[in-house]
Amino acid sequence: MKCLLISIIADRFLLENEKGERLYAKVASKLRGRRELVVGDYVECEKIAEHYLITSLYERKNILIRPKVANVDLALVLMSCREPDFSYELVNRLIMQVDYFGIEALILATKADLIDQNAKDKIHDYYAKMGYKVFFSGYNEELSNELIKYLNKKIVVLCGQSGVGKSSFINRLRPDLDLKTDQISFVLNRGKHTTRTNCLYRYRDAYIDDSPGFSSIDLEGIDLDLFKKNIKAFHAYQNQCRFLDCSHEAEPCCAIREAVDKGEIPRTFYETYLRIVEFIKTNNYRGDRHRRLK
Ligand SMILES: Nc1nc2c(ncn2[C@@H]2O[C@H](COP(=O)(O)OP(=O)(O)OP(=O)(O)O)[C@@H](O)[C@H]2O)c(=O)[nH]1
Ligand SMILES: [Mg+2]
Ligand SMILES: [Zn+2]
Repeated sequence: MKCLLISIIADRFLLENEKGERLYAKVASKLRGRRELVVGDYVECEKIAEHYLITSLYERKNILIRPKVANVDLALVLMSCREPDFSYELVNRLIMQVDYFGIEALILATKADLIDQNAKDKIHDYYAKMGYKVFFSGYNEELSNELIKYLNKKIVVLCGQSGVGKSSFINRLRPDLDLKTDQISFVLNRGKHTTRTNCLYRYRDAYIDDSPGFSSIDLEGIDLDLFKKNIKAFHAYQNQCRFLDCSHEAEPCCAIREAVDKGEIPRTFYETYLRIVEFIKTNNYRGDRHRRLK
């Protein structure tokens, strides 16, 4: 029977079958060591005696590196408006990483109860003018119906550093789950990694992934050309640079740099782009593992 991999606990795999029933399985020895299974994988599972065994893995549509989840339909990039302070740099990196994998990214600015309307408008305008959708959540805000509609029938990942409110967001959708949440450390203005495991939670017809927060992006194996091509904010300017293979760094008549000068693309967004490109060029092709932009 076909099942979705919900969570991995040591060598046990929590699966959900198409009827919504949950079961624990182990991996058949023929599969062991061949391919790592990740949350979001669709697997074939057989009942042998009283035990369930995963016997094969279905083709993946995609796999996001952080959090490590397969078959992702939608990524919500979460950033708190305060506590910790909203970091454009981090959001920019996260959406560029999600764009790279060809996954749709939405921005969810959390703890919006802690800032005023002007500050909200600033965050909204920064991303909306580049075509990224921005939603707000906070103690005094109703969850947006439009956002809830986006989740429908999708495997959704929440990307964001510790303490931004990923688990709190899932608790708002599913209060019965009562996931553990905790205050951020005010000394460091950082979260504390309250969530320890990566797990999919059902919300109506969707699955939403909760995972430990992270603030660095993994650039291991990233293809530079694909990275440049997949930035969604740049798509409106496709084929408008003088050179077809323009990397938007220093070439003359570059439509992206012109858009930055006109204020259509925020300069800080473009600068994040340049930093990542530079990082990939200088670090990524030396074969070093675990190189991350922090
Ligand atoms: N003021 C305010 N605080 C919030 C809101 N959402 C979450 N918080 C608080 O933010 C803190 C961190 O929330 P968590 O949900 O644990 O954050 P997380 O992103 O899951 O963190 P990790 O599991 O460590 O990655 C908690 O103290 C929450 O009560 C909100 O909308 N408004
Ligand atoms: Mg959490
Ligand atoms: Zn260009």
